[in-house]
Amino acid sequence: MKDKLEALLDQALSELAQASTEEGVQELRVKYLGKKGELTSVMKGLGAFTPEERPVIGQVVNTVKGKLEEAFEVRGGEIREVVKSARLSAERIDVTLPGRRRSLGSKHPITLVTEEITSIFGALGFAVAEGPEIELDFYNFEALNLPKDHPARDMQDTFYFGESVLLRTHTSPVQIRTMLKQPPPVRIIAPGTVYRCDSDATHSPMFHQVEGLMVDKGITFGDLKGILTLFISQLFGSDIGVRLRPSFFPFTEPSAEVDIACVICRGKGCRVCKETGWLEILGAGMVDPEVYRHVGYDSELYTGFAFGMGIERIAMLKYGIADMRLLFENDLRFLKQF
Ligand code: 2NM
Repeated sequence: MKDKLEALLDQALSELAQASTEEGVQELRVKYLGKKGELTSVMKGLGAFTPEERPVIGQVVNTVKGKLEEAFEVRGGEIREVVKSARLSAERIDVTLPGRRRSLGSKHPITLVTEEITSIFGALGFAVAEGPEIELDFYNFEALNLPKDHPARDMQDTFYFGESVLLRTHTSPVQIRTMLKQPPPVRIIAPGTVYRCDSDATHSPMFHQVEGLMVDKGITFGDLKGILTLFISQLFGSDIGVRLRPSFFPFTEPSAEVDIACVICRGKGCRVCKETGWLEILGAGMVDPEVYRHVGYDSELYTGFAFGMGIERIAMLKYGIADMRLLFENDLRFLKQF
């Protein structure tokens, strides 16, 4: 009986040494120590022995059982260790790998040009002023000496919400609001989005403007010309040609349009400048006394000039963009170039 038990132990230990998974160990545990296991069936044969022999055999059975239990425990632990270290090495993270780079965006050309213009005028002492895009008829038209029957107030050009509420068609209402809020001197620029009911290859219903206003005692047309010439030479280079042509705006008198020598042909004449050699980039003039009357400024004491420009046009000229629609499509292949 003792030999039989020891043979059983040897067999169990050698099978256990072969086991390589936790399930394998569990199967052997059932096979040898389970209710219907090998050791149990040996113990069932204990009844065949004499009462004197039973404790001796029982002792051997218990020893074998203890050794088996310990062996199962040890082998199970070994296998768990192997499984764990395999999992750890599979899950290892190489902390020396470089991080995944996020690609940086870029500023829209309209933003870039607006910032550059703002910066040039900032150096000349102009502060940035802002106002609402939804405006009242008074600020957008009435105070700017645009009478009720003026063509610029036409339904065809203006987006109306009601009789006197509209989307601003220029940023001039910002100048009006500024003058109503503060006495002279005033030196501001008003960059912003404006809206006109007009849409084709060269007109967007939503576009951008920068307007400016300088009011003080003794401001002359010479100041207008000096400041705008300096501005243009900083934006397009000091060698660019500049000229002023007489023009008309309801809110300025006298008024002028400012041209630069064509940036494409340098004045020789091409398709872009329509063979004139010149490109119009600014409208300007001395603020009309009628505007001062609406904002309560004394036009006998104060004079000033104002100007306005379209940002899309300037961005196209500066960066050589042929089609304005590129500025509104937000195609990353285009935007990434700035
Ligand atoms: C332009 C051209 C000329 C202008 C006038 C004013 C105000 F409010 F002071 F009267 N703001 N902007 C002005 C003058 C705008 O844009 C082409």
